Amino acid sequence: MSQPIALITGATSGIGEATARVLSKNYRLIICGRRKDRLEKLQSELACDSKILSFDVRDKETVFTSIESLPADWKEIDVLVNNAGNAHGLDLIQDGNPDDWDAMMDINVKGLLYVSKAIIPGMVARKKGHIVNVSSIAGLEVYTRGNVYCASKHAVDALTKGMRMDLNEHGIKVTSIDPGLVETEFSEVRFKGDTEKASKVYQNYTPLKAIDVAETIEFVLNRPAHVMIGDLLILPTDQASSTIVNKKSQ
Ligand code: 8X3
Repeated sequence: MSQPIALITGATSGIGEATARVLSKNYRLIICGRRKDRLEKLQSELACDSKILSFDVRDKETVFTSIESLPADWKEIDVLVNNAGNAHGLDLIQDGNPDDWDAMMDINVKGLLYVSKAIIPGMVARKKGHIVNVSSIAGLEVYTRGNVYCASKHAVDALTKGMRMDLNEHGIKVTSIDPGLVETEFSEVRFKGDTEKASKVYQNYTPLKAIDVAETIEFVLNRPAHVMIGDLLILPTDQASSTIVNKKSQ
């Protein structure tokens, strides 16, 4: 029997890329992202059978046509990892940029919905599948200046719960992974390329690495058929909440 198929969005970096590398041991992979060059590089390094789908999750038409374009033997997707997501800006609500708000709601919420809509009907028809939504501690807590990013991840939390209810009778698992501070390009994107500001987020304590989250996703997927991990908060040992981090003085 051929290996199951996992589709991962946002596979060009960070948690998505690490998840692709970890799952490549046991899955055929459909790696998705905006940056085709990065997907091609990743594909060349993966030992498993893989396909590239290059799209921006915000582009509804392309999401549907890309997933529809998969050859017949790649259409039966067993696992969907909805990982694509970003933070744009860390401003007080009164200073926020509406373009940043659009980006976060469009990518983190609407993009997740488009990809899910393209894949869920097949899972329902086959009565099997596992959807892993990569949310955030920001989906469980709100912190100062997090406003719209937190709202977008709270929406992901609500969608995870709603999906789990609606898909319950079809035997489909739905999991939310809620990471705290993970050292990736996340803060660089949030601070619009300001690498100095971004690197400070991860200084004086030990943040999670993308591989820590990827291995957790692998664990969740490897549970027996009758076990569904619903929500999983994963934090660095040095982090107690969005705002409590045990930073060591230098
Ligand atoms: C990323 C973690 O704390 O910056 O989702 O919101 S945090």
